Amino acid sequence: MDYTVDAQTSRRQPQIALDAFTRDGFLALTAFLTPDEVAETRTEVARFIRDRVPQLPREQVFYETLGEPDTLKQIVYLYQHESYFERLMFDSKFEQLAELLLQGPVVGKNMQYFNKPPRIGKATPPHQDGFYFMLDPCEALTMWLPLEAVDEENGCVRYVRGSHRRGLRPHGRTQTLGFSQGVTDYGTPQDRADEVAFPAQAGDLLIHNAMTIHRADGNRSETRTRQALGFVYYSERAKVDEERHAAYQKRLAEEMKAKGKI
Ligand SMILES: O=C(O)CCC(=O)C(=O)O
Repeated sequence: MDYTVDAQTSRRQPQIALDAFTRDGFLALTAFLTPDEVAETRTEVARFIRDRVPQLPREQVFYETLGEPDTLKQIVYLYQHESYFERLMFDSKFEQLAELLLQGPVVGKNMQYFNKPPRIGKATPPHQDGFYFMLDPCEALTMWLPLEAVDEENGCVRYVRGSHRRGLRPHGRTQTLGFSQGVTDYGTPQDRADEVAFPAQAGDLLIHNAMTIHRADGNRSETRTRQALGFVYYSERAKVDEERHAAYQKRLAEEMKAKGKI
């Protein structure tokens, strides 16, 4: 089955996008950005990595191997450091789409850079973002914007269709930097039957509900990177358990520092 919707169609007939997102827990829009917009974003990302990353706090930049810049895998909160990314996140077509899909005002919460370096980029464990977000009600989404072609070889995203309607699954610690929690009982016959892989082109946009289980394989390719941006928006209705969230972030950062991972 083809789950993709053309971005132009979704602009003209937003109900189509909303219905698909509500039914499946994800939406895949093709050509959300033009090739020129993709080129501009890639240039800004490269500039950010060159000029800003060396000054960022340790807990905002992750490497597969600390001390080896070529193994950069994740940067969080890009918009806090660069106005280009702030404009992409707020009062933008990304935010408008989030408002449509969450059916009301939203709050932009995070913008991340995700890479899987060739050969060593590790798998993203199956997880539900809602487990990390600690929201009540859990009304939030993540958008995933590939900056280059992604497929099964370099680790495309995979969603479990309908999992957003089946509650939070148990999560436990993983050894994956940046994705510290994974679904512990992942791989049931229903998970396998409902898992859909999403190869995508630069400028397509994948969106998932915070309750949707998703994962990605490692990067098996010899030479290809797998770069993407992730945007997180919460519905204004969602309230964060701030104390629990801050305590968890603090504990995690201390643990990663102690293990020499950041
Ligand atoms: O980049 C990836 O592999 C997955 C990103 C992800 O899981 C997320 O943004 O929630």
